[in-house]
Amino acid sequence: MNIQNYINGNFHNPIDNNWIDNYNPSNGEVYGQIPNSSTEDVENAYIAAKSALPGWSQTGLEERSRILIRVSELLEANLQRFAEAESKDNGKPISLAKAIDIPRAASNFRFFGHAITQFASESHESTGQQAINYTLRQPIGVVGCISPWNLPLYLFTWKIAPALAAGNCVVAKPSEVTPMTAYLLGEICNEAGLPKGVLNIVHGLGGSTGQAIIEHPDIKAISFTGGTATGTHIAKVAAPMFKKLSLELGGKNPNIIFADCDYEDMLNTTVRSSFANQGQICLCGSRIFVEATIYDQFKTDFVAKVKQLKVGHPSEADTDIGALVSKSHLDKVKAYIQIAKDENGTILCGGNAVTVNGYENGYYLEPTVIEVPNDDCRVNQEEIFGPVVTLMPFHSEDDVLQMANKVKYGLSATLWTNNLKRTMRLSNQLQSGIVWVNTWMLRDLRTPFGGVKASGVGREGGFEALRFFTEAKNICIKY
Ligand code: TXE
Repeated sequence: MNIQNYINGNFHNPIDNNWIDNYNPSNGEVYGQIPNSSTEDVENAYIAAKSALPGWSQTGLEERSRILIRVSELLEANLQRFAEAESKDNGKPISLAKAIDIPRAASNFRFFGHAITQFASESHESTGQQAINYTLRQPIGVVGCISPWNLPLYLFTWKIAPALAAGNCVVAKPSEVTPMTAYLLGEICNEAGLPKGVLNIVHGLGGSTGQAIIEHPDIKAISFTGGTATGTHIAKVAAPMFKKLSLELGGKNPNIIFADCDYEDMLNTTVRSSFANQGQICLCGSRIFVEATIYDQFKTDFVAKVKQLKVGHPSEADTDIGALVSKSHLDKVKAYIQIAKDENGTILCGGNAVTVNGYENGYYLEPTVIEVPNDDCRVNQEEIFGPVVTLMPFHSEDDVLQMANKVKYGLSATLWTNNLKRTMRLSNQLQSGIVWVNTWMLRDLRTPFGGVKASGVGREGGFEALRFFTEAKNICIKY
């Protein structure tokens, strides 16, 4: 099935007639083509967005809200179709797409549809001066949203929904690896009555189509989620043009387990936080540190549970681990398993590609647990972004804090303990944007979301996203 760009409410082939193959990771076959859009396609998307801007930015909040909520309802009504498309494009189990990806995409539209009606700005009375300041939160204009392949529609809408709610018009690009649900979203937006040109979706490679978006002189803000190397490049291009930037990048998150935790809950959640979505979530707890007193018990129990996970075709109901997203990504993850061996890591389970009957060319890999000799080794420092976790013991709170913080990333951390004082101490000192205590990936859309260090700049989520997608203007009136 071929995909087209969605510009000004219509579907278009790329002007240069330049196409890229779209692969199904579950069987390694090409099942369609997507535009590799040129600068001219991006310019057309920009022109459509710019023309729609005066109307959309002046549209009443209740009307904007109504349309976004309608998009959300239509996504829910099309749950099965979208979940199937997401699973086919990405390789994730359809059960996951149905339970998480598509419902969350719908929640993004619903949440920001409501949030914008509650978004207020400040006023400051300057006492003694007989003056009042008030802040206007105005739309930025035309903004760019660029998203990755791991949670395709979920992260695409996480950016688009607040951008639109705040009154901007958008030029958006999903990952070229997983373009399908973004394409289908165009139809839904038309059906929901989103005015033409308010949202434009262009498909193509990062280095060409993405580059045209970030270089565009009149696209005033970029919200990007993806790899840290790409984020660095985008910052270099965008900073001299004074674009507003929100970068949500990689992670190498610690999962810190103390002996006093609720063991069963911790064990089950740790299997999830390690391997959900084939470990391809920037929030996965890929470095597991376990207090020495329960280390051997944890190792035995965890490995036993991981061995029970079923690697299989994404459409099968009992599949826990589907296919990795692409051949090149599978090769990257496999290369890290080799690096672990070279660094004297012990593969406690997994480590091998899996052949699924009938789908021999799919990109399947066993969930892999590596016991590492020290926390400095590459597999413990670099983002692998696959079904691979490292494991090592710790002896004291100070030790584990030091190891947890000794990576270049700082997105999230998970802490398992029932000791309140320790919880407070560590939560304060962990270098990350999010700390989960006795849980993982429990998300409340009102909370700030983002990372520190090489995990990015800026926060999205809740009013933070609405602040990002607006310009604050102070007005001072003396009376
Ligand atoms: O992501 P890219 P890749 C990590 C993970 C993964 C690594 C690389 O470790 O192995 O990043 O993944 C667009 N101008 N994460 O290479 O390239 C691209 O088209 C503008 C973590 O697949 O960063 C896609 O739409 N855009 C992450 C998007 O950037 C450009 C999720 C992300 O792709 C561009 C995914 C350019 N010059 C990978 N170059 C997370 N934080 O969740 C690329 N793009």
